[in-house]
Order: sequence, then structure tokens, then C-alpha cells
Amino acid sequence: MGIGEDSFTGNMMKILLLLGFVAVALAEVTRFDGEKVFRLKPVLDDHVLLIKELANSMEVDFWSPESADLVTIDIDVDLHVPAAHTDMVYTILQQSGMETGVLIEDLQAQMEEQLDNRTPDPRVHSYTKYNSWDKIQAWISSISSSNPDLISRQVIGNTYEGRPMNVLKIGKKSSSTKPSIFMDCGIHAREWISTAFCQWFVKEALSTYGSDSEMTGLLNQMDVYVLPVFNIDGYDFTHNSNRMWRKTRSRMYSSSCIGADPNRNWNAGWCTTGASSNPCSDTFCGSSPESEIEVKNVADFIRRNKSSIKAYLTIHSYSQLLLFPYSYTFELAEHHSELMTVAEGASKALRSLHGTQYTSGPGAATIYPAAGGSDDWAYDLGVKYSYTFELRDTGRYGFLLPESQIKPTCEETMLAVKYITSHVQKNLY
Ligand code: DDK
Ligand code: ZN
Ligand code: ZN
Repeated sequence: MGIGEDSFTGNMMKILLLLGFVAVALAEVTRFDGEKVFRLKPVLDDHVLLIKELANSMEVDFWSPESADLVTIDIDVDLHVPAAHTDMVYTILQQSGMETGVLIEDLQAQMEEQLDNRTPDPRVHSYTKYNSWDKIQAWISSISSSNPDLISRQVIGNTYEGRPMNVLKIGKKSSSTKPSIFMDCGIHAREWISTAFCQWFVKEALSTYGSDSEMTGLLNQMDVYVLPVFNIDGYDFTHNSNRMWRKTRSRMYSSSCIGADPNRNWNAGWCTTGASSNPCSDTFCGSSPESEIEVKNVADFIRRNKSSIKAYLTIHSYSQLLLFPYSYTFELAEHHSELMTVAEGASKALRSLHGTQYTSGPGAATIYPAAGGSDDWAYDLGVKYSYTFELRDTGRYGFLLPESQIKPTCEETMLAVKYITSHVQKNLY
């Protein structure tokens, strides 16, 4: 009997459906019990094919590279597999002869372990914790009014879901326009260490101005624009619903899948390589360049301040890489050798603190070809010193880097960032 044939049944169905929706709405936090992250080492074309077939036949989440399209021979593939499929996937991989290891045994357990710095009061903002958006927003308000001589803020627009995007301007107040550096964190929602770094940077800049000669010199001569969280909607979603979300949260009429990759949405070789035109992909390039309002807001801001901006830094994780243009082509950038020398100097400075090893190079050759990235876009606009950081680690924890590593990671990254900013400063005139 069809639903419409009996009005009692029909009404009951409606009520049950409604209850179902309420239940879904209440229980919307995704859990990851028993889910694993595998590391695969494809060395044959068949291995690559197998990985792509797996990706087609079930819901798997690519950690590195970031989607099936980017899988090639001889690169490590970190793959998050839902609990229901782990045994089967493991068996298939073993049979294929591909080298297969388990990076994370139980993602839910690892997620809980990540928050290993929850003392003493989980409600307050902390530079050594992964703060929720609400806490970061309150922090932005209070820090930007703490020292009007050194810091101010401006809203550059709202996110898709209507959250204000604040850019902090750090630098000794001046009546004339100073040369500047733009840095963003949190383009990708799940890369929490990135967001932690921008907060750390702001704190360090304010607290070492006047005592650290390098920082003092930098902030006297230049302004640093910091966007603490680029993809706020996505970041909030990783805290409240799905820890593994990467993209924005925009909706399109034509698809039920949500969001585009904000690091594939810039007008730089847009969607020509290493990006997907499938709205369900984690590397979906969007419906057009700057279709994502967050990307448009930042691009507009950089265009408006183009004459002052000398460097663009964007912070991601994980892989321990310091990348520069190009990613949309294998052709070398005009300033390749200078960009490479500076990247190597910065990596060396970073390594000097805790021995963390970074690899430097142009994006396409060093990680994978990927068009529509912010660094390539800024570079082609004329911002010569354009760098993408991929922070810790190399896959032991991946996106779930424990909070106990926030401090050492931020400390070492400061050295690399300061190395770059010093070089920029020396080459201003
Ligand atoms: O967006 C990516 O896939 C990674 C960071 Se998760 C960076 C890729 C290289 C820079 C792209 N322009
Ligand atoms: Zn990223
Ligand atoms: Zn990354």
C-alpha cells in the first residue's frame, strides 16, 4: 500500500519523517569510531588505478594528496577509510601487493587524544589549544583593542554563512601607508594547526615589539595584515559537526554537495589541473573563479592594497613543506631562484630550533600540480614573495596534530616567517 492511499498511514509517515529530521538535526556530530587512515605507496599504474577505483566505489577521504585525481605513481597516499570498509580495503590492498601501512588505527580515539592540553579551564582562549571560532572571535575583539598604537582591525566582508572576516593590521602606527605583508590561516577548515599559528604570530608580534630587534624593525617599517581564520564557516563546522571538513560551506542549486575548495577557487589557471569540477570532490574548484565569497573578499582586499603588499603568506598543514609558485604549471616562476634561496634559508632557520625538516620548492613539482591556488594568484598579481606553508607533521597525526605540539610548531614556524619577512624588508627599496 502506498503512502498516499491511507491518510492515517500518510500522516504517521509525515510525523515519523519529521521526528527523523529532528533526530538528525540533534545528532549531527559525525563520529569516526574504528575508522582508519592508511598510508599507501603506489609504485605501479595498477596501484594508482586501484586507489582511484576504491575512491569511486565508496566514500573515502583523501588526506594526502587531497583527492583521487591527484594520485600518481611514487607518492605516498594517506587515505581515511570509514569503519565499515576498513577490513575489506585492507585485504584488497594487501592482495594488490601495494605497500600499505596504518597511520591511524582509530580516528575517533586519535581525535580525542589530540586535545591533550585541556587544562586548566577549557572555556578560555589559549595559544596552546585549538580554539573554537567563538573564542577566536572574542580574542580578535580584545586583542585588537589592547594596543591601538600597534594593532587595528577591519572587516573585509562576511562569509557565506554571514560571519565577519576580520583582518588584523599589526605595525607601528604611521600617518603614511607602509609597505606590508599579508598572511592568512585556515583556508582549509580541518588544518587546525594553521589557525593556531596566526594567533601565535599576533601574540608574538605584540609581545616582542620593543624587545626583539628583528620584530621591532619589521613593525616599524612594515605592516603585517593577518587574517586569523579564512574559512570560518568550515572551521566552525569542523568543531561542531565534522572534524574532517576541508572546504567552504556554500550551497549551489545544481548539487546537493556542499562547499568548494578555497585553495582551488582563485583566478590562476583556474580548474585546469589538480582540481575537480565535481561539487562533491574535496578539491572542487567552485562554479567560477572567486565564486566563494571568502576568496572574493580576500582577493578584493589584496587588489585594493596591491601597491603596498610585498609578500603573501598562506598557512596550511600537513607535510612540512615550504612552497612557492607555480602550482598551476611546471614552468618556473620568473623569480624562481630568489624564491628558492629564501625558502631554503627559512627552512634552515625553522630546523634550527627542534630539528624539524622541511622541503622547499615550487608547488607543482614539490607536492602536486594544483591550479587556482592563492599563492599563484598573488604572485601573478605582482606580489613577488608568495609562499604556502604546509606545517607539521608528515602523517603520524596528520590533521590531528596534538595540542602539545602547538607551541613547538608555532615557535619554529615563527623563525621561518621572520626569515622571510627580513628578506622582504631588506629588499624593499
Ligand atoms: O591546497 C592544497 O592542496 C595544498 C595545501 Se592543503 C597546497 C598546494 C600547493 C599550493 C597551491 N597553490
Ligand atoms: Zn590546506
Ligand atoms: Zn595540506
